[in-house]
Amino acid sequence: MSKSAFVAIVGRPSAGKSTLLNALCGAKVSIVSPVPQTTRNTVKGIINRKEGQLVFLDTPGFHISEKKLNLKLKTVAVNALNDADLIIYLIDATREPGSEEEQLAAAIKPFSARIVAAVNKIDHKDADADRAEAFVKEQLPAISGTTIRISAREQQGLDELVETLLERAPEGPLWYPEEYYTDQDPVFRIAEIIREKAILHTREELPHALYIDYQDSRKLNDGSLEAQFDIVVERDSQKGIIIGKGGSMIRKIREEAEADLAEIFDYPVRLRLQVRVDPSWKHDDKRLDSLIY
Ligand SMILES: Nc1nc2c(ncn2[C@@H]2O[C@H](COP(=O)(O)OP(=O)(O)OP(=O)(O)O)[C@@H](O)[C@H]2O)c(=O)[nH]1
Ligand SMILES: [Mg+2]
Repeated sequence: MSKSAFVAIVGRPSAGKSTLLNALCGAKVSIVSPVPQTTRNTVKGIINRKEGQLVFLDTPGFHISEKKLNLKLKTVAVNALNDADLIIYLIDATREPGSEEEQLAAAIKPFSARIVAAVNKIDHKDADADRAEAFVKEQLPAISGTTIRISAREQQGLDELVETLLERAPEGPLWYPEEYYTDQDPVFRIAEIIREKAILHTREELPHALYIDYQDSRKLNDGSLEAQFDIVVERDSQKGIIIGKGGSMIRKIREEAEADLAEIFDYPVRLRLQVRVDPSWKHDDKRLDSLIY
């Protein structure tokens, strides 16, 4: 019998959860940006070792807000906690734990028996791993084992983290074939990569104002996939920013996304991007249900 576990990765926005998932899987599974609340769905990444299989669940950052979108993101994270055999509680060593970190710790406290605590960004000059570790001891005294110090970006401490998880994983069947490293469908992955590029090149409220809407796709004779997506924003002024002078911004987003997609898929993906305005998508329950689940 082999071991297998679903492992939720939880933490505040920008703690480095998606960077950790990618480092563990050795591939870009989940998009990453310096903007908090980049991840909007539970994104799965799978690794296999001789001891068994770990299925990681990347989750939206835990953020306190009464806005509809934020409440939905929180529900996604809480559902992942409930689904998980083990939980990585990821703390950003560069930030002082404030009330949001305390509220997150309180929310995961009932799951203490399943938690492995990890302090991230120890490579950073502002990192204070002792402070983060003391916070864990104080707020979550019931979790067992030591807090593991890692750098997701520099890939430090990851072997120790995986070993600890495998030690604590229950016996069980392999949920995915060994060649899988994610379960995401291609349309979702392409939309996410486009969203990452759009986030990386915009600022302030724009990263949170947009979503990517799939329109159509077809296989071309040369074996490539032509896929059409709308970049949807909330206001006309934002539309202008995404298009850029003479279309320069949307071209950059397309070219960078296509370059990333070339690493992921074994056929070329040609993108057709357009910008659309939808002022009320964040208040549209149906739309939110289709985007965040
Ligand atoms: N120095 C340093 N930076 C890191 C590390 N891990 C992540 N980062 C950076 O932190 C920022 C946020 O990383 P993400 O992986 O998107 O964080 P996240 O927790 O998934 O964020 P949300 O999805 O918004 O909740 C990015 O700029 C990363 O490059 C690390 O180990 N060291
Ligand atoms: Mg993320």
